[in-house]
Amino acid sequence: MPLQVGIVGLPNAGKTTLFNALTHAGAEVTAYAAVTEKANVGMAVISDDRLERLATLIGSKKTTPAAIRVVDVPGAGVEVPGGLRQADALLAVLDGFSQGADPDADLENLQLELIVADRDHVERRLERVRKEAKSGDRAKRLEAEQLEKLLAHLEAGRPLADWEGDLAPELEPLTTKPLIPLENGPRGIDCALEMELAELPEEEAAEFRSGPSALDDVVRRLKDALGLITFFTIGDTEARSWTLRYGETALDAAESIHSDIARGFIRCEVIRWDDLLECGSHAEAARRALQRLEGKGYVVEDGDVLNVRFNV
Ligand SMILES: Nc1nc2c(ncn2[C@@H]2O[C@H](COP(=O)(O)OP(=O)(O)OP(=O)(O)O)[C@@H](O)[C@H]2O)c(=O)[nH]1
Ligand SMILES: [Mg+2]
Repeated sequence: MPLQVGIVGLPNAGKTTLFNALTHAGAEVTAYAAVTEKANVGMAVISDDRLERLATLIGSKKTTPAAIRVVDVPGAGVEVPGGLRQADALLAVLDGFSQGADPDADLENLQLELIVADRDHVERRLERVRKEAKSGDRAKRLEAEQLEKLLAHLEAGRPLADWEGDLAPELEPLTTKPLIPLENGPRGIDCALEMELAELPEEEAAEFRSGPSALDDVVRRLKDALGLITFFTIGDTEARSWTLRYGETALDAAESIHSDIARGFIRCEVIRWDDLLECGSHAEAARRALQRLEGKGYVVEDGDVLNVRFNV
C-alpha cells in the first residue's frame, strides 16, 4: 500500500486544482460545490534529479520515480469525509486568491472542523460500544470509559495529537495526522497556474518557470512531514526511486520492491548515490571499497543505492 495524502480545505479553496497540478489527472474543476462527485484519486511523482543522473550514468532504459497516492474529496466543508481517515498526512489548501481571502482564519476553521469530525466519529463509536458493554463485557466497558475521555478532550477543542495515552488504531483519527498548510494564491503557490503547467510537456513547463517547480516544494514538505527517505535501485532496464520511513531497514526496502525479494533476502549491496556517480560504475565503486554488504537489519539512509541479493 503506497503512502497516501488527503487534500482538505474549505469549499472552493482549490483542492481539485491542486490535485490536478500534483497528479496531472485532469479532474473536473468547478466554481460550485458539486455534491455528487466521487473522490479523485491519483499519484503524485516525487521528482528527484539524483534518479535522472544515476539512470544516465548506468544507461538505464527507463526511469520510474517514487510516487505518493493523493486523494481529493469534494466539498469537505462541515462534514469531513471518512475517505480521509486512511490518509497518512493531510494537505490543507487555503484560499489566498479570492477577494477578502483570509487563509489564517480558514486554517483555524479547518482545524476546528477536523476536531469536530473526530468528535462525531468518537461519539458514534461510543454509542455502539456502550450498547455492547451492556452484556457485561469488561473490555467493552473499559473501551467505553476511554472513549468518554477522548470525547471530553475533543469537546474541549483539542486535537487528538495532544492526547497522551494510547489510541486504538481502528479509531483512525484525523487530528493525529500531520497537517501541511498550503496557501493557494500569490503569497503561496498559484495552484491554478501549476494546474495549467501540469498539462504542458515537461520541457515547456520548465521553460516557463524561472526556478524549480513550486510543487516540488509541496512534495518536499510532505516528505518531511511523513519522515520519508529515498533510496534507489539502478539497473540496465530500469532505474527507480523508492521511499521508506526514516529508520526502516534493508528488509523493509526489499519488501517494498517485492515480497519474494524480502522472503529470499540474503544480503544487500549498498553504495551512496554520489559515490556511485563519482566512481562511474559499480565495479569501480567495489574496487575503491565504497560498496558495502549489509544484512536485513541495516537502517537504510537517504541516497543509498541498493542491490538486494536474494534466492527464491
Ligand atoms: N483565480 C484563481 N482561481 C482559482 C485558483 N485555484 C482555484 N481557483 C478557482 O476556484 C474554483 C474552485 O476550484 P476547485 O479546485 O474546484 O476547488 P475545490 O476546493 O476542489 O472545490 P470543492 O471541491 O467544490 O470544494 C474554480 O473555479 C477554480 O478555477 C487560483 O489559484 N486562482
Ligand atoms: Mg473539488
